[in-house]
Amino acid sequence: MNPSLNIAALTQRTGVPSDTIRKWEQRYGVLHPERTSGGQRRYSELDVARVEWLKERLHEGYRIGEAAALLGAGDQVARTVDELRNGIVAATIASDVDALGHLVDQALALSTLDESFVDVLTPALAEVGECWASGSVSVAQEHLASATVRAALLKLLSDQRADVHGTAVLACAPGERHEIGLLMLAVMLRSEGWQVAYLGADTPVADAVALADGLDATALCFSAASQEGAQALDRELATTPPRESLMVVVGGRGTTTTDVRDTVAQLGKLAA
Ligand code: B12
Repeated sequence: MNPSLNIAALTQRTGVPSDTIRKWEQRYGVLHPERTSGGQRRYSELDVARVEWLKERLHEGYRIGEAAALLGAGDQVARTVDELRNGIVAATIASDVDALGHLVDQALALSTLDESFVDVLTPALAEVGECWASGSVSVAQEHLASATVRAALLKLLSDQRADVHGTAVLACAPGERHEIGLLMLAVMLRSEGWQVAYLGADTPVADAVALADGLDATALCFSAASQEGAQALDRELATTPPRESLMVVVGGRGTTTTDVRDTVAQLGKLAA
């Protein structure tokens, strides 16, 4: 993008005063204008998009330092859920670690977790999975994308603490390594006031039940990505049924229970 705008034009395009723009530029390094031979700053369309993006975040209540850190230094600005989703897939294909990290963080900063999960992260990972199946994304690139999302969700989970509703224990079925859907459920439960004990991938059923009992948990949620995994889990739960007062939910793509938001709402009602 050819930098052709002076600071007055950038101010006119974005509505942000020129002294604010200079401050953002100098303190937070969010813009890197080129200089004319006479030393005048020249901004590009990318700079316009970056200033507008920052302005939107400030409007949502972010502080400028936080918004600048979230924006990162990439050469693209994703302003819609479609751009975020496509950006995550493109960053995976390009193995662009930095862009991937910022785009995933930006997705998680959307105004609702539903938007982040349903409109951006789940379809982006599904597309990465299709690219992997067709050979246009390597196993390493797929791992990079899923590990980035997983790490960002774990960070969100560790940032929040609550126990208004009681404790929910979350585990993947035995042999199950797909855990991102379960992590989304964990983040959403926690944001709704649950204390979450997140056990993660490949957990023996009896151990998860015993842990839930030990914690006097209100709910125990399992995730199974395959039908075989879900059926084996159901068989195990049938042989050693958990105590009646423990709400047990088996969800994931191997079952018919896939809606995280619905499950959170139902558990909330039952626990009330
Ligand atoms: C990332 C990934 C992996 C990672 C997982 C890393 C991790 N830490 O989670 C790794 C590398 C481990 C992996 C391994 C495998 N994978 Co994989 N993987 C994926 C990929 C790309 C994304 C999965 C994901 O996280 N999606 C995002 C989440 C949010 O979506 P979700 O899992 O569908 O969950 C949603 C709901 O089900 C719900 N949910 C989930 N759990 C629960 C629980 C409850 C209680 C509730 C209410 C809701 C809920 O929440 C989500 C939001 O709606 C998918 C592609 C895809 N289409 O999803 C392939 C995919 C699922 N994998 C696939 C395959 C084949 C495999 C392997 C067999 C590959 C191999 N040969 O080794 C192994 C199996 C490993 C195992 N034992 O489990 C296939 C499955 C095909 C099929 N027949 O179903 C897919 C579809 C890829 C493809 N296009 O072929 N995989």
